[in-house]
Amino acid sequence: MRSFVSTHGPRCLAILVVGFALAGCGAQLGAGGGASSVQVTERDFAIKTTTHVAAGDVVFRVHNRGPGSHELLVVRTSAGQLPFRSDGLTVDEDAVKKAEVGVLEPAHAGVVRELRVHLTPGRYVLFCNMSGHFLGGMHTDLVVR
Ligand SMILES: [Cu+2]
Repeated sequence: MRSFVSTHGPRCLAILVVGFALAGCGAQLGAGGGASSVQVTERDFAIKTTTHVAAGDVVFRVHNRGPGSHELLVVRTSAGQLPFRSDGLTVDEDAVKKAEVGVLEPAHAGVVRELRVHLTPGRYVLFCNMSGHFLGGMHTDLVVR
């Protein structure tokens, strides 16, 4: 028995440590493929999510709590402000096309969807661009670092 402990003890301990490390990763990530999972809640008229996330693959899990339909755009912004169309009610998506990293088209209340993106460090805005929704409050800043 004494000989078993001295020969196999350290190896068993190492396996235990690896097991704990993997369990820790699973709790933090959970989205699979090494991506960070970020909860986003949309409602009339607000978007709630985290303020900071680590650079890399990110899966936004987007829940529309309604009562209306909502979409979600993720745009990288250096200026901190997005240009509006001449209607004054919506962001000019053509003007921000190059900075757009992901889009979910409008979905009904109650729908939960995932949007997988790759984010490099910088500032981003998550917003809904249905008429008047941005101005109504459906935008939020996200810092990636
Ligand atoms: Cu909306």
